[in-house]
Amino acid sequence: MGLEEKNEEYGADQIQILKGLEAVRKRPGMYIGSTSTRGLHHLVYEIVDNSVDEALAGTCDHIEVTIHKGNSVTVCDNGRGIPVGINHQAGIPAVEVVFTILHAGGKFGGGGYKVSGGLHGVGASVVNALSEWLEVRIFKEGKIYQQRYERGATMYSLKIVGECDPEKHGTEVTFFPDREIFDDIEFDFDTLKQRFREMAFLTKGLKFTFTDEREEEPKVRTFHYEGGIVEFVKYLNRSSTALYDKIIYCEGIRNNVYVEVAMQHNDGFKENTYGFVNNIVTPEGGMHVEGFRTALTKTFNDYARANKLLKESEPNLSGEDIREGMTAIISVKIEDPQFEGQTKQKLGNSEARGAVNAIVSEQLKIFLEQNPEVGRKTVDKSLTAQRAREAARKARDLTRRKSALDGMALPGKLADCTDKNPKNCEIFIVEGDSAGGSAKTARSRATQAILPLRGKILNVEKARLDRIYGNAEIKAMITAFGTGIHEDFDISKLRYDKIIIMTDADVDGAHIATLMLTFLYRFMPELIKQGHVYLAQPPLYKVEKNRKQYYAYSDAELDKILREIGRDQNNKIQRYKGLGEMDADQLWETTMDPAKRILKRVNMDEDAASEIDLTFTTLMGDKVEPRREFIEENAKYVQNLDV
Ligand code: TSJ
Repeated sequence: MGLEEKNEEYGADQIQILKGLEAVRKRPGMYIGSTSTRGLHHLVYEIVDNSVDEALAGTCDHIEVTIHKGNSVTVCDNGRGIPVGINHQAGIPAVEVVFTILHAGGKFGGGGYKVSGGLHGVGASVVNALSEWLEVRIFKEGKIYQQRYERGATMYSLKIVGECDPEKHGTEVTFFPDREIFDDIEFDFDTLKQRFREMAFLTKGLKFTFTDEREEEPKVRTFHYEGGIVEFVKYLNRSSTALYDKIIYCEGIRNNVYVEVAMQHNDGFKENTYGFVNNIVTPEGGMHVEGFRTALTKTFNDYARANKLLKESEPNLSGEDIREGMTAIISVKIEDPQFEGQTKQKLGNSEARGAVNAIVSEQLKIFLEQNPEVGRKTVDKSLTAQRAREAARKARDLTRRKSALDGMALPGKLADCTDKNPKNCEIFIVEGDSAGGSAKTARSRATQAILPLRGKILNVEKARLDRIYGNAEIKAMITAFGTGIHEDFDISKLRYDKIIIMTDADVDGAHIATLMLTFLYRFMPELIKQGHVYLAQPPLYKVEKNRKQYYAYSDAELDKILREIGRDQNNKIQRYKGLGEMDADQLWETTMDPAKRILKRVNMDEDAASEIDLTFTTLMGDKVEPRREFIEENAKYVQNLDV
């Protein structure tokens, strides 16, 4: 193995390499999506994906990721170690090819089953190009090899820096993101944690150890699931009540596609299906999800007919009815995934459809024969869903016809604004008639509309569609917004640029806000995705001193104000228990005036699709423990905005 010293002068090859990596530094967005926090996290996924590939090859079962103080990151695995021999095409060690030649990842050596797709798999060289420095250490055959790069440039030839236990093997990479490239290099613990948990679920047996050393007391999390996606389904259903105990699992290989499916119904109404291709979530589904749905519908109908759960005179169960309350993971591994659709998040390979269909059809049939209570309970639930759907259709037809007749009559309780340009307009959804009254008095009539809602709104997680469409508060919101819902949704018809949820600053208020967000998220998710939904921030305290008034929006702020004006017997401190305690002027000044108020914009991280879904289900589901946990953590889904 030749590990000669690097020539002092750059050869032609070296110049070529630097040109390649320079392209990455010039247009980082092309390689990692963006240079925001999201792009920053992609650096970690990109490196970790290489270790996961090693695990998929069956030659690694532990990955350790550490965020160090200052935000350098180490990824370490116990795989075979990146090959260190000279790559004959490039004339440099294979590991150097991996880090310095664009798109070289996995193409060397051979034998490794390289799976990658989407934004991942663009190669370690991209991470190298976008790091101020990167060091790799390889443990192999009793030796420790090391190389360092700075902004993609090799600092010294691969060298042996020491010896190790001949039994030890693996790869360790540490990199420091380039502050010239990234707006902010602060990694988010929860974002990374979520992703590693997901990867651990998707690769059974693989253990992740995730450590954050940035605080005095380091945080360590480990994720290790021998049950893989079966445990994923259990986790997703953890705050729901399962319809049956077992989790259905199918696995197999067809047409060079490795298929794994796990599923279980809960007693709720929503379908939670997540497709993954090579461990990457496919929010738009695609061929693998299609194959699964076809198999599911056919197998359950065949089962229901064969066991006389469905009479000959009765129509087939629809796929939608069978999927009511179902949580499912469909994970396929495929050699050359083709992503389609507007956001390239939809699997296009048709061989995946056939493979999933065949494997699920075959194995689900056997499962149902061996577990008849699962079949009976699911068919029963589907039949009830079918009846409810029929009732919902009638109720909806009625509302549709009615709105056509009335020319979309606006709800009676709505105090609309006069400006007809939606861009200028906002609507406050206000809890309670009395607060609604103050808001109507306080508002700026031209641009601010008020819709008071009475009491708690319906929990759409726990009601079937027929009840939802019949609910007065929900109907009022739907007509006021103007967009329609679900497949009728049309954002160009939105009547207000901002939808502002204004509730009391207490636990009940937070609950009502969550119910409204749940409704919006399930029926008009685009409103949230496109940033039209906000939470108003009423003050918690008023402090009066010498006829001057101060408002505090948190306990910390109250403390600060008291320190500034001096603690004094004559200070009058009022704790606001509800919006109703403020008069119209105060409400305007503290919460509604665009010049002074603070709004929180509600956002949705599309990377964590399964997590945000869970957020809502957890809070709305019937188990009490996970709910408390949620309320404590929930602040992170909203962003402070001074608007
Ligand atoms: F890509 C990378 F450099 F970023 C990186 C690769 C980072 C980390 C943390 C680990 C890895 C990595 C690569 N772990 N394990 C491997 N394995 C190989 O590169 C490898 C080893 C042996 C053979 C073989 O055919 O003998 C093939 C491969 C792909």
